[in-house]
Amino acid sequence: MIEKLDEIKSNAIDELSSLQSIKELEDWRVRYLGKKSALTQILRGLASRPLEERKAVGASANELKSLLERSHRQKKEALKEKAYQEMEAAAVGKQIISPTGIPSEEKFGIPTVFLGIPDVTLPGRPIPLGRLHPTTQMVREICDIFVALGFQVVEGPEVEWDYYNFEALNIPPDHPARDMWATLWIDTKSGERPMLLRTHTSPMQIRVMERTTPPVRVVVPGKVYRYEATDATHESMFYQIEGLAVDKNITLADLKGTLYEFARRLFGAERKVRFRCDYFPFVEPGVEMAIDCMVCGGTGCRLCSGTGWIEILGAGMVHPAVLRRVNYDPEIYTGFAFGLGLERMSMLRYGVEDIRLFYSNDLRFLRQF
Ligand code: FA5
Repeated sequence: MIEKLDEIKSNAIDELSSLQSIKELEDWRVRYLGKKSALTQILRGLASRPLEERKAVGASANELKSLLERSHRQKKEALKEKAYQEMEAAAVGKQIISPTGIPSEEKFGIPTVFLGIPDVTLPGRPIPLGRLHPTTQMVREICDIFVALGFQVVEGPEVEWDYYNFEALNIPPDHPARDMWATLWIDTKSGERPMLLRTHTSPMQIRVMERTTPPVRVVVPGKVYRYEATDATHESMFYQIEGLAVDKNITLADLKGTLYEFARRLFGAERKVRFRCDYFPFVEPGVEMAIDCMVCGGTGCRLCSGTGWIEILGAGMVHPAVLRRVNYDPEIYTGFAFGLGLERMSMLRYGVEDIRLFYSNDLRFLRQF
């Protein structure tokens, strides 16, 4: 019996090495491991054998079975790999043989060359699906709201001249208000105009007005940069959305109405809104807008620092000096502007407690949006 097992082993291994396709391999498997194979017959017959023989032959037969099964698996992998390589090398227009040894054309009547895949019966290789970053989703959602209110979306440069970021916005050199925006400066040669990474999207107010005659209604989404230590609510790179409307007879009531409608559309109809005085050199009067805290409903909690309100943006009526700078007559035209921090909106909307999560590239976090 042991000799018989040796003979099966040597035949099987010899034959295996010469197999060229998965079809041939399948025939081999049936021949050596199938129900009617000699090996299976030996294993089945063991029960009627004396104990000693059963032990000796049983051990060898099982060992051989494991060896053949292992060799079968390895050969199958090798043949599949070979088939893929051949497929890749095959020029368009040539017959491609599938790993099962049967051209797809024979199986399904579909020209294999057209399919360009080795075997249409194989499960597809999963294609990882991406998704939009939560910031991109929020930019689009907010822009959609303002577009519905009659605003156009424009974008501007992230590397900006001092002139647009500060000077034209009524913040001359050495003005203390420059300290409100910790600035990342770009190295320039002496005598060249000072250049920086924009600290807010407000420079686009000037750029838009320089190129347009009123009426103006734009929103400007984009990245801004500040030389700041990061913490749960501060990033050194974050997104803002600037808004600007200039026309005849625009008043603070238009500013309040527009922003109130925006907050209701983004955060829900039940949101309360609060406006308070604030200071920005390029608006007069200046305001900050807050909404009632959606976590505690205004009673006070950790998110709103116990105040019941969360500040979401700065805004105001465009300063007459800014209008004059772009040759708009402040006696004829008035306007409002606002600038909001986009990640803060996402944090409020989704209850995210740390702004740094947005840009730490952790897919477990990003996949939730
Ligand atoms: C400004 O940047 C003004 N340009 C806004 C403005 C525009 C006022 C037009 C008047 C008219 P401020 O520095 O407060 O203002 O920033 C605006 C918003 O950006 C803040 O309300 C906050 O939501 C967000 N923000 C500010 N600093 C950071 C930071 N480090 N990380 C994340 N978000 C920030």
